[in-house]
Amino acid sequence: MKLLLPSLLLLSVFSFGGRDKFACINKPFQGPTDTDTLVIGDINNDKIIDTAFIVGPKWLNEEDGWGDPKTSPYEIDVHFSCGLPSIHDDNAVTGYIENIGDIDGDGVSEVIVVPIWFIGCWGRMKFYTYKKGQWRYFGDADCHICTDEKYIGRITKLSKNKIRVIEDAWDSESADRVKKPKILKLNSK
Ligand SMILES: [Ca+2]
Ligand SMILES: [Ca+2]
Repeated sequence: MKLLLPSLLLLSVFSFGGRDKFACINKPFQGPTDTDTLVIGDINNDKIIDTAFIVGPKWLNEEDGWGDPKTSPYEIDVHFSCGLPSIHDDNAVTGYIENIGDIDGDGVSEVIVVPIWFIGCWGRMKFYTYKKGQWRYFGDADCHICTDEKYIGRITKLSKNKIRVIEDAWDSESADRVKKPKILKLNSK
């Protein structure tokens, strides 16, 4: 279980059952929170393990759910314990982040951020590289988020500027989920 995060317990309330990465959490309800914490390894190559803090919209209470988007927008910011700038996503109630290693060898890992909404199992891996003092988005790939799978297993480094990611796609002929390779370039945007 990679998402042992208190506020994700709330998401299990909204999930539609099935094999869900949120639904199988067996810890008791911890109460509302708007910050999730994930240990993500050493992303800035200083030999110190780093933590990501995913700050989401303010939860009011079980009856009202997340608060008024006018005062607490459904947006997240991912902050880092090592002092790197944060990553913002403007359409999420929480999220997941994973360190995929330093693909281009500049000393800072590239990362995947998966914004998470209230319900549903389809998500998107959003890829970021750190350049000139800020995180720069360089592509995305569809994924199924209702599993315990680590996304790094889908990534193959092809060169310092190119990765192959296996994304999930819906095949209407077979009416099933299939895996498709996609090439992303770090300097494409
Ligand atoms: Ca570090
Ligand atoms: Ca890098």
